[in-house]
Amino acid sequence: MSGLCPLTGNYYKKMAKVLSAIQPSGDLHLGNYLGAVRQWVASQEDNDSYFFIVDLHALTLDISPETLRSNTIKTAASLVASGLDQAKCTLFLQSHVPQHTALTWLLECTASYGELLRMTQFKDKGKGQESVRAGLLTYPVLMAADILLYNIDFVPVGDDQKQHLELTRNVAGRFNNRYGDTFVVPEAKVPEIGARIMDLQNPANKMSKSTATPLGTIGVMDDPKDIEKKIKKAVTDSSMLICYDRENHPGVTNLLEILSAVTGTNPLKLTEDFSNYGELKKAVAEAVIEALRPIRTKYYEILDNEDTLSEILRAGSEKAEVIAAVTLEKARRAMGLL
Ligand code: ATP
Ligand code: LTN
Repeated sequence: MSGLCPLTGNYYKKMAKVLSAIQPSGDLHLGNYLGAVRQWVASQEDNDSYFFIVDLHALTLDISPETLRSNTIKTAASLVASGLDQAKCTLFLQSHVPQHTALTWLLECTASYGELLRMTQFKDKGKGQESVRAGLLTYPVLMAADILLYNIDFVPVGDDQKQHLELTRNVAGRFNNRYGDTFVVPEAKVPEIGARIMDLQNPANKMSKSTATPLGTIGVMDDPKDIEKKIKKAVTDSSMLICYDRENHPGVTNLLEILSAVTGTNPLKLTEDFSNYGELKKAVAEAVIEALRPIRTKYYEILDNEDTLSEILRAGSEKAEVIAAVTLEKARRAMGLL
């Protein structure tokens, strides 16, 4: 975001606006951290950044009120422990800023039923359910509202969110064409390494909060002994080869990808450093435990001080609402609402 100012001819650098969010659907796992949260922490240093917990999105699946409450607090504590700092970014809860739901309705009236039906997350999460909540279908429109309210340039997410970002771009573009320039069309930022960390027991599936398997998901707050055990038991394959090949050797590739994401070493180079799976697993376990150790320590300190956490979220939603209100009003007027 830089160039020559047309008025003064001087070089300028504009802060990019960055936003992302996470569902309070369970405990923060290694995939969330490497695929998303770590990028957020880095981005708050030199961007105008907004991060929040999408508690309204969590209602699209059946979740008990107690679980939602406790997951929301734990997720907020995990984000602060991971390094999000209210002095550097705006951190808040989605449900505390009422403009998110208000804009959702306006956008629902510009999105089509067909494009929502095509979303793979809707198909996956709706599969096998006795009754699918209408909110699960309109989930991506709420997500579009989340982003478009804040005039965002970049959205750092894991690989699984690319399709939702594409829908957001389409909805924004269509709205701008029909009602006049209203929204900034955002871009997804997906990391090259760590964008899709797989379940350690079933490397065909992504590591996930809501379908967490006890041995396949590494929680960011897991005890180091549990992390070691899970990595030791990770599924590899019978070839005994150490190669970086997602399709044919998904388990080993996942371990290399985790090690690469944590250490910053190229995964192909890592294939030369180990001669058996035992050595590789030991290195992965050590690297992961050390990377997560300070986060875990800070997490328990924060949880002990819930009032401070509530105050961070309250102050964040106040800041967010000022911006969200302006965009909502612009969209309302553009559509002809009095
Ligand atoms: P759920 O299972 O409830 O959908 P989730 O584990 O997929 O939860 P989200 O809250 O949906 O997590 O996602 C938060 C962020 O973490 C998103 O940017 C998402 O792309 C990223 N993410 C989620 N799972 C992974 C994964 N396995 N690898 C890399 N990034 C991931
Ligand atoms: N759908 C996302 C969560 C999410 C989000 C957003 C991410 C809701 N609103 C806005 C980025 C920007 C997920 O499941 N990870």
